[in-house]
Amino acid sequence: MINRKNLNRNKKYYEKHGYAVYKKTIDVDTIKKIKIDLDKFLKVSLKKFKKHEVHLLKDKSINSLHNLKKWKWISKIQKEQNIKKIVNSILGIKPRKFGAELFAKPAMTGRDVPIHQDNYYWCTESGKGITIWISLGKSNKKNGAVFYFLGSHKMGLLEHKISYKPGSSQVLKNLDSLKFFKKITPNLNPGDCIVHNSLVVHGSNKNLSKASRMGITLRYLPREEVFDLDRRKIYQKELKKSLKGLKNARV
Ligand SMILES: O=C(O)CCC(=O)C(=O)O
Repeated sequence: MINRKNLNRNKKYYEKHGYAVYKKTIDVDTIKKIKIDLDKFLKVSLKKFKKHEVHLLKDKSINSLHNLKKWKWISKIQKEQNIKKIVNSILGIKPRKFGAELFAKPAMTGRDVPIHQDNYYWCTESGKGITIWISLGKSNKKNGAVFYFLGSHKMGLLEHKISYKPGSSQVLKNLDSLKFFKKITPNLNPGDCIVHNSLVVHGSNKNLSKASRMGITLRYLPREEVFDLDRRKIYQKELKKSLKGLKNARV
């Protein structure tokens, strides 16, 4: 349930740890509708995505999709009162929408997401952007839930290197720097969500379980955010190199 008391409490937790869990953000019936429509949308529209926007597994099921904006449910979810309340409580008024993704991670085969900070991809100056990770099913350690290094956002932007993993081109360069941080894997039910800061270090393991683990993400930036264009050039160059490497490796 989302009310003023837990919004304030979660904001404090978020500021300290770089992420916060919001239970029962979207009701279970709406989640069911979302899942049915997502399935239909993907069947009809998958061919329309650019190659680097969608990553399939060997059996052609979707592992991740990095441009969900065209799906009509995204704007509906952005308009959900609870989502608006959460975003406003963290970022203030009129935050900027900054895209949406699907991390489908099917049962038995879903890929890991290497340890990273989102702002290495986003290249904003303040790093105050957020991701809302909405769980469409159960998400836990067994099926490859997202894990976080508590408080790691306070280190600022860290060095990354190319991971050559489809859909997640970057990985933190020095994993040793994480040994001082507690690692937490929140358990989620359908309709729960996590808000995480674009500088908090996080990742997820492979899904080797029999249950799929599916989440959609909504990204937001503070109204006044600007991009670091020099860094963006470097990132784009690395992305090109990564995509070329993946093509050659045929993964
Ligand atoms: O869903 C996952 O496993 C990873 C998600 C992620 O890295 C993100 O939302 O930034």
